Amino acid sequence: MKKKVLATIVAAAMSFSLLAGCGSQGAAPAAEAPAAEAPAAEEAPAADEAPSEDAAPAADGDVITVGFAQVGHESDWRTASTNSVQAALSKENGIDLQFVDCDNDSAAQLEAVRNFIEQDVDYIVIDPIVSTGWDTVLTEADDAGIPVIVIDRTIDDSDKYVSWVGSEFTNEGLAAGAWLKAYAEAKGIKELNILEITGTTGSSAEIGRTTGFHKYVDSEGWNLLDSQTGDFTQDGGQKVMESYCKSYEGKFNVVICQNDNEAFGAIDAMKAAGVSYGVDGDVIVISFDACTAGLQMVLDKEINADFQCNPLQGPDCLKLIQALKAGETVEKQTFMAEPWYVSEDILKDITYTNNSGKEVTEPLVVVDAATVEAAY
Ligand code: GYE
Repeated sequence: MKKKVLATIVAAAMSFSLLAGCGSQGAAPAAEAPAAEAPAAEEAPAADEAPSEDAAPAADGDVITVGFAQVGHESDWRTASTNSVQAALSKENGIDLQFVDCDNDSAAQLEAVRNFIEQDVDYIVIDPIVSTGWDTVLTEADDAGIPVIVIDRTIDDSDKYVSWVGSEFTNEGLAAGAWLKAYAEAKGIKELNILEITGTTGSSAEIGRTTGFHKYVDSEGWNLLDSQTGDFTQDGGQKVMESYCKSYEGKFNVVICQNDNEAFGAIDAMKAAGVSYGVDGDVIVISFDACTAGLQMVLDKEINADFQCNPLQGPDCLKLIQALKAGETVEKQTFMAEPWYVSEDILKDITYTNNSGKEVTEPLVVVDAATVEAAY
């Protein structure tokens, strides 16, 4: 098919020209990312909806077939991501979307992608559960002439995809570290004894957030008491925290959860164990994602700081597919714009060296009712 060959040539050319500049310096301007507050365009169809037969054809008469292998349904963030992609890659936009919820199973995700290749869809969208193990299947997609778009988490062992759009996870972890350092200084807290609940092991979101935050743990000499995975789920966060509350009773004053759902579970466990937390308590709570329920807990002073990760990648995904179909060259990487949210108005901003080695000063946004209202 001509369009596929063209997209493949563009992708192959870009693999050479852009790979060297794969760091965040090569990013498209943040302004091109959808606004953090933009809600999903409309109510998305059910996640398991069967592929439709009646998508409106594009201007040139073609219906574009797209297969989307989504991570699963483990968190509020994931629901927002699914809704965003389904709303953008819609029948109204001339797309026949096949959606597969891979339920956090890497083997199932590889199989879903292979099925898309077998069906000869026009484009494949992948949110990779883990960052490695992709080389063979992406080579198969490439050989079949099907362009692959990666969203959210990254693929780190293959460059055979046309474009990626998502977040700089290491910067999120670095920002959390920079905030904790500045916050402890402002509050006169001398010793930090930290418990960490990580996300799905081997996912780029987990790797980046851990790497970034641990730079501060190491350079500041903080006491990291323990680090265990909660698999990005509320249940996982609760179970890990229940065991932490027993093992480290009275010994910790920070818990860092790598997503909001883990933080909800950890908070439930602390409540049950009689541990006080949040702005007025003994334990500082740090989270990532900044979903509606997470920001509500920042407003309620239960979570001290929440580092946003923007899940609204649907509109970017649609733009990429339309550009590829038109034979245009696309950016190899697009980073989403992401604010950092806090509960108290005591620090205006944080300064840190980001993952590109650049010193940046970024504002801290104090959450109010309008912030919660505008979230996803
Ligand atoms: O933080 C978490 C979700 O990949 C960035 O996955 C995403 C993460 C997000 O389950 O809530």
